[in-house]
Amino acid sequence: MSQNVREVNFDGLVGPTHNYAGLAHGNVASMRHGGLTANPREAALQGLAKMKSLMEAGFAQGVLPPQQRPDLGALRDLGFTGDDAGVLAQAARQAPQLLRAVCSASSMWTANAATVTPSLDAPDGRVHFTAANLQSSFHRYLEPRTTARVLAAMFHDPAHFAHHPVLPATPTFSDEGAANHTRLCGDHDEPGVHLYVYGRQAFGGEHGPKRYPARQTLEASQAIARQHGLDDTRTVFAQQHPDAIDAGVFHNDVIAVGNGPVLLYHEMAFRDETATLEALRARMSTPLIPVRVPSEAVSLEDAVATYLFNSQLLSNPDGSMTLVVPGECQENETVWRTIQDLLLGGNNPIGEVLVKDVKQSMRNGGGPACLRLRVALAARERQALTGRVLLDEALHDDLAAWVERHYRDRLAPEDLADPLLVRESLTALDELTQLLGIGAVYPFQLN
Ligand code: SUG
Repeated sequence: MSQNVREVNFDGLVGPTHNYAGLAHGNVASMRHGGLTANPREAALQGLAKMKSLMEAGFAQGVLPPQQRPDLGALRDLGFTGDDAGVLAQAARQAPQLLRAVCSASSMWTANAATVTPSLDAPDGRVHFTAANLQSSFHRYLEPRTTARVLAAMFHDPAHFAHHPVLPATPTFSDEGAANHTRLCGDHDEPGVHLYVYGRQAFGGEHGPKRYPARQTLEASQAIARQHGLDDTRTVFAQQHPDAIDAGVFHNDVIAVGNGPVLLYHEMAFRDETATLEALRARMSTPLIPVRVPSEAVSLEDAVATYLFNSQLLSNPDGSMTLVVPGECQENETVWRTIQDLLLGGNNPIGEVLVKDVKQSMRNGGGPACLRLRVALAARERQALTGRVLLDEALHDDLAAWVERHYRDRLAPEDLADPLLVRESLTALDELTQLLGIGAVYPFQLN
């Protein structure tokens, strides 16, 4: 019997401290734009506009709240003392890079929040979550505690949802969540096969990247599959091509995206392309539809600059698919032509392209797919969600008005030490948890 499974895209609401701090080594956009003045209000509204248009196009859309920033607790743990203004001033003077890190709104990229296994695939028939440890950078390492709390609040009912411990936050188990995980299946109502893409192997691995760090380990991906009860018949582990990481592909979702039976990928996505496809085919109960983009059509450099593969690939009721690309794809002639000729014109279900402006996020290396966590949910599981987290027009309007009320339209690196920003931020977040009806999730609400 059909369980009416739908993929819900939970987009991260951009937080009020969105800024450009140049924090992410190996992420070309972040490295390039560090020091620019950001516009948090525009960033949040761009995110909401994307969510709204996908909701209006008939796709199920959810929201995930941002984190408490600046994270003054993290600064205190590092030895800064005094009242809030004193801690901020001291950090700004002595360690400006740390101040920038504790202000980052990086939780907007919810593709890194967690790895999720739908109930259809899990032996106990529940939806499984592991919040990602994000240990490869300090600013993102600060996320998982609150992320786990938010996920546990929203997906609360233990009859439907299971939450696992964050993996040990050490290089061996370096985990960046769903950005390195793709579920392939026939229809969303059918069991799937899970493709985990890792950048390096902690134990005994060679052939890692030379220039930039590999953020996901095989050991982390294997541990998540184990936690979620997925055995060899449902899992494929593939190494990301080290040359791609060295070209700025810091997550697999910068070079590949899958949906249903379709795997859209660049020829440089996997270290062993043939073996990866064969392993998927051997496990899938429906024919895999690979859509391969060769380097001749789109260079690695253009893939990284435009985020063509950081698109959302979404299923329509008639079996066709919609590709949601960032505006940068339209501005690049070669990439735009490839979209028309190879993707829309090719023998595959991709029938439509939607272009979305998420420039504020893109300047930090976050495209449409980074901004969302996919959670396939049966009707009973959607009903079991806590609060008001599925987008409808009223929630969209409330959130847009909330952003207009609380967000600045300008945030430069020197503004991060402003104690007023702390107050503004906490007031906004307190109101947000009430608006979403998810209860207390932030440290300042729990103390
Ligand atoms: O982890 N950028 C994020 C972008 C994450 C994109 N997510 C996916 N590909 N799924 C990162 O590199 C930059 C923040 C700054 O520099 O201010 C940053 O953290």
